[in-house]
Amino acid sequence: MRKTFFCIDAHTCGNPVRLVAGGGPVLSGNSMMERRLHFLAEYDWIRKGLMFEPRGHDMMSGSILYPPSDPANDTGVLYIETSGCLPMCGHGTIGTVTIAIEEGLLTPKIPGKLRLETPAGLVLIDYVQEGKKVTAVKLTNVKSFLAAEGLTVECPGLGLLQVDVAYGGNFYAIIDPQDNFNGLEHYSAEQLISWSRVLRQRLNDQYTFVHPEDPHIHGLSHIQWTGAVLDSASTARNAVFYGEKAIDRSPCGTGTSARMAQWHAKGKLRPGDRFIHESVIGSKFTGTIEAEIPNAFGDGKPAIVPGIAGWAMVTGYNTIMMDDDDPYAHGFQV
Ligand code: PYC
Repeated sequence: MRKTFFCIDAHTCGNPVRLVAGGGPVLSGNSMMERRLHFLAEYDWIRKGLMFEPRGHDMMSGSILYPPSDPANDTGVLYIETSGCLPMCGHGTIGTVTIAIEEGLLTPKIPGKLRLETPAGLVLIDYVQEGKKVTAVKLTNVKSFLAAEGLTVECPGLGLLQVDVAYGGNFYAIIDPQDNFNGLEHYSAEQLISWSRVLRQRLNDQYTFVHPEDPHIHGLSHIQWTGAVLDSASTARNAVFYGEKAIDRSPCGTGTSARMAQWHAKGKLRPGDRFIHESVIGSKFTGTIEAEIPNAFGDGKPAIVPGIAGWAMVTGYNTIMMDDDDPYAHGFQV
């Protein structure tokens, strides 16, 4: 038996996005979170086959579109990544919208705007199209907040670190420069990756992270290392670790949302400010605070609604086959 997937590939500010335009499974559920759970229970082999080697690679990330549950919205989005099925992915959203509009997979109800149902909640899109090309995509993300401040964790090779944890569609441990960490520019990607794996495990063992409104969203999935900017016009720089071996080549949309929530909670960012966030390769997203929500949750925790703007480029059409006779049909990781 051979299964065929029609994919359109792109990258968002350097990080890959593989949109599965044909061959994705039919999912049951009344929300994208319910459909995500169905996919994880029965079809996770599709994610593994399309994301991992030999058809993908450590950074691979993608999406599948579904009809919206609410007819007022344009589409539902399932995110598939080497790390699993994230509740929300910012670079994935920018790439998905660019592909879907340029390739005619979606017809927006209002030109230049889309309403996306994601497992983490409703995400609003504004995009600019010039001729066939989508030249800019801005997403208005889900509520983002600082979840914990000044947690301590021992990092092999560095020592004791102070960590803030913020939510921007996923939970991020944010590691800012401090006595035992000089800033991301002082270390190799290999070092950041190996420390990240240990830190994620230790922080999840030591602390509990659960979304106050949706317990399906739990656990710290990403580590965000921060450091000095490459371009003096930028506000900040980060390197986000995800999966087992990946550093995001884009500035990371949910990571930027989390960091903006951290800065806002610490009085370093206000509505009206532009937060220009650099990635490890120097590509940029522009963040804004679209709304402040002083008592967003039952415990009175404040939140922001972040706006994240960036761009993506379509790189090609990719018809991918998985053959039952192939021992690596469902991928592998070394
Ligand atoms: O852009 O939100 C993002 C993201 C998450 C993991 C990789 N990129």
